[in-house]
Amino acid sequence: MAIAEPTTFAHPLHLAEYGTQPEYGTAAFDELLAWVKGVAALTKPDRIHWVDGSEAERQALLGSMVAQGTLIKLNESKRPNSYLARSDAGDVARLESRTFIASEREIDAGPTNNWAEPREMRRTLDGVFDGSMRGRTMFVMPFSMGKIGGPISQLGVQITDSPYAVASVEIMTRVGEEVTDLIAEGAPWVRTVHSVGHPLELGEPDVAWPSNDEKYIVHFPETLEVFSFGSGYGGNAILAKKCFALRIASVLGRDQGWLAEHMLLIRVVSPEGRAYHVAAAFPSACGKTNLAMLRPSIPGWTVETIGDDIAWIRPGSDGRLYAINPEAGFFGVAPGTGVSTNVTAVEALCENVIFTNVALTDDGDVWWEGLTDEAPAHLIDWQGNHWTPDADRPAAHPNSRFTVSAAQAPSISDDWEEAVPLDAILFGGRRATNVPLVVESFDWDHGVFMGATISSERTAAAEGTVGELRRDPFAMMPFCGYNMADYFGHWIEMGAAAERLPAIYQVNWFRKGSDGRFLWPGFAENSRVIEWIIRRIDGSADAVDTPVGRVPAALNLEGIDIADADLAELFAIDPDSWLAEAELTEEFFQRFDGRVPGRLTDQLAALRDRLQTAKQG
Ligand code: OXD
Ligand code: MN
Repeated sequence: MAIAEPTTFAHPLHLAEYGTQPEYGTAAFDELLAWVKGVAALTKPDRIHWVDGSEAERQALLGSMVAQGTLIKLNESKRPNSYLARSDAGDVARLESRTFIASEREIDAGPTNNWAEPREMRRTLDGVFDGSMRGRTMFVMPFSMGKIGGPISQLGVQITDSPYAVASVEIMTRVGEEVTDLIAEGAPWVRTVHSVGHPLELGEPDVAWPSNDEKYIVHFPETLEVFSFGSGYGGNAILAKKCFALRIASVLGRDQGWLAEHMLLIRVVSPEGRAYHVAAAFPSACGKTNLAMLRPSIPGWTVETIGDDIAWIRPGSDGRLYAINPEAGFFGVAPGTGVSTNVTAVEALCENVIFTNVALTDDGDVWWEGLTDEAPAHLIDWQGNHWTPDADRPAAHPNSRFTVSAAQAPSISDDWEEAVPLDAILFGGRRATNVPLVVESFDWDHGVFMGATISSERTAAAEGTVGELRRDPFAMMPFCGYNMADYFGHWIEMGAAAERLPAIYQVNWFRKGSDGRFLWPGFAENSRVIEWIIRRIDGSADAVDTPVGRVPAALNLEGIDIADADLAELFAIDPDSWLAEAELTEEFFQRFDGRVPGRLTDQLAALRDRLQTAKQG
């Protein structure tokens, strides 16, 4: 930001309530210090606190939020060291309409992002951030995405006036002095600034969830900066996640030859004990955490969790693509996470959790739709009101969340912080019609075409009408920090650069019959699809060519009851509907004014040819 170098501070600054400002005396550290002072001069907090990541500091912070009413401490014997936050009703999800890419050139943001002219946006931000932290503590939080000092890791610093954001980022990343040590030694880092935008005048009481009706989530890809104003929620406040690890990191990946992807990461171990690594991109709230913690229903197979939301992928010296989960925690959607659907996640949530916008039980524990089949007789809902099962509204907000450390998942791999070689990449969406349960791509370009043309029904993870079909290429529509057509081109190039590429699949757990019923049981049974994919990779399963890709010659259905008619419908390909989709794909590609790589428009033409042939045949 064009924050003027401060000469004097407009407001008295007291360093450190719990910690102290570190001293290094290196030029790199002085640069960090100058940035911190610059932000402080603009936002005018009462205090600055450098977060050291210690347990004592964390407990003091959590205690202060309980005293303030931001957090409710849950029953210590039922849910040790866990808390419930209730947000403001107007601050419950990511805000795509208020998310901006302020690249120098509009074309570099592309038609799927909101572009903002950078100088004008800096002026706007200077205005809204001016005095925005008055009466509050400004926290300075150095963090690492990926293990500290790891070869694929990246560093960042988040400045925030939200203690809730501090407590959340501490779970989602690696925070602490070791990161500052690396920055002071000269390691590159990304600047992120967050304010809830709710300054306090002298003597004015604070509210439980401070926020501002005016909101901005702004990325400057050329200078690697993020500014978020007005919201305390999730991806708007945990800037390491969507803002840095996807939007800014995708730009770093474009420029440095790697990929920052909205993908979970798992290790699948076959009955023979062989390990395979699978990354899967699904739009928000489409069951990524469930697949990341899959407990296979078929004997002999196990799945270990490496990550549930983001993967950074780089070519290794052996020509394979290697991936890490850059995060350290899960910020998962609570509703639908239950004993019958994801018992591993339920077990991971037994302690040390921050819940947001779920319901409170009478004995001081939490509940949300889907946690158990039957709702408790009485709850306090996410807005603090009495709730009984006959209420005509959900007890937990549909985008209510848990924040928990990844290491706490019983399914976490022993070496989950290390890079793993990728064997398969899955692209998925929530599609009631048309898209088969699983389709294998013919080759890399066809797989990239599959990723580029995914659409999915909208969920509650962002604002908008739930259920509406929208394009979500690579599940990156809200998260790609640059022109999406160039991003497609980058994927094509990554394929050309690697020697042994992962196989690419499209999956759809959500297809419905004409009677509106889900045709596939999903959850643990998705292991049958994973089994077929792994058997394709090791060469022992057969496939049948269709116009849209290869489908299983047979799927292991032992032990489940799927009617033949349902199975046929699950894999049905209607050339007319697909030709109509191809029409929409062409319209989508046209939005990019000729920038979509020729190799993808060739794929579209080839798909149409295959569909026409199938129609005539
Ligand atoms: C998330 C999202 O929070 O995708 O992971 O919205
Ligand atoms: Mn996500």
